[in-house]
Amino acid sequence: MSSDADHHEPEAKRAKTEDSNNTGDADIHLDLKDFAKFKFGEVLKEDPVRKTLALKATVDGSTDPAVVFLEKSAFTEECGKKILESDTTLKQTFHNDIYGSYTGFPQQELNGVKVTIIHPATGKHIAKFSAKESIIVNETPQLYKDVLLEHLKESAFNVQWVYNILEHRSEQERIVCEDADPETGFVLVPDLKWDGESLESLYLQALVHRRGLRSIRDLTADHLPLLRNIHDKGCEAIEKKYGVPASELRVYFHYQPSYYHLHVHFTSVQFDAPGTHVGKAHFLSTVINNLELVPDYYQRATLTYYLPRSDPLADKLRRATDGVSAE
Ligand code: M7G
Repeated sequence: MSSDADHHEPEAKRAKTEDSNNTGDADIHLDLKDFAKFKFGEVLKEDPVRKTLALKATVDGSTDPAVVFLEKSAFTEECGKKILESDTTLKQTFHNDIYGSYTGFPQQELNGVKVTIIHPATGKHIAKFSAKESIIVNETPQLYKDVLLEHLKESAFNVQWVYNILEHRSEQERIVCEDADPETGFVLVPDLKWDGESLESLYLQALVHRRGLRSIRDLTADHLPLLRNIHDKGCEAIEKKYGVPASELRVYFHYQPSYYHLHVHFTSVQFDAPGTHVGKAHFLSTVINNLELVPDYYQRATLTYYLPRSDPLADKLRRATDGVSAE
C-alpha cells in the first residue's frame, strides 16, 4: 500500500486537474438570485422517475459552461397540509364517475424546485451529468495500481469543496456533528443533493479530517477506529437531530467515488437514493467486517463496479486488460 505522503497532491498539481476552477471567472454563486445571465444549451440527461433534468447552459460574461441540475422537491407532511388547506387552484383534466384528474397550482413557496449549479463546469462535470451507457469493470489490485492511480493523477475532480467544509470556510452553519480528532475525526454535513428538510430523502456526508485517504482502496485494519467512530457518532448525531434511528440508516461508501477524499454516505433506507445499487455502494459495516477478518482486504480484493462506456478510464482499462466486459 502506498504511504500517506503519496496521497497528498501538491496544491499546484491539484490546480491543474481537469476540474480546477481557476479560470479567472468571478464566482457566479455570489449573490445569484435568478437565471438572467443563463442561456439554455442542451439537455444532458432527463429522468422522469426521479423527476430530474440536467442541463448545460452558457453564462453571460463567461467562456465556461454551467451545469444546471433541476429536481422537483419531495413532498413533506407539512407541504401536503398546506397544499390542501391554502390557496391551491385546480384545473380539471377530466372526471369519470368517482374519479377526477387535475393539475394543481399550489402557492409559490410550495412549488420550489431544487437547483444545483456547477460553474465553471468542466468536461468531466458535463460527462458526470450526461446520459450514458455503462460497462462492468473488475478492478484487480494490479489494475488499480497501474491504471487507476495513474488516471487519477491526470483526471480527478478537485476536492477543494471538501477542504472548505473541513476548514470551516463553507457550509459551517450546516454542520450536524464534528469530531476534530486528526486521526479518527470527521465532519457530518447534509449532502448537496438533500434539501435538508424531507426526512424521507435524508442524505448526509461524513468527511474524514485525515488527509491522504482517497477511497476504500486505501483502508486497512489500522483505520478501524476511524470507521467505527464515523459509524457510531454519525448515527448518534442523526438520531439526535432528525429522530431517525441507526436501524433506518443506510451507511456506505461509493467505489468508485467521484471525489477521492474518503467520505461516508448516510441515507434513509426509505429513500431510493442515487448510487445505492450493487456495483457502487459498499456498506460501512461490511467494510469494517472485511477489515476485521483480513487487515489488508482492500489492497487484495478485486472490486467490481460500473463505469460509463465513454469514460476515458474505460479505454485505459480495456487496453491494460481483458477484465472489461460489456454489460
Ligand atoms: P461520491 O461518491 O464521491 O460521488 O460522493 P457521487 O455520489 O456524486 O458520484 C460525493 C457526495 O458529495 C455526493 O453525494 C455529492 O452530492 C456530495 N457533494 C458534492 N459536492 C460538490 C458537495 C458540496 O459542495 N457540499 C456538500 N455538502 N456535498 C457535496
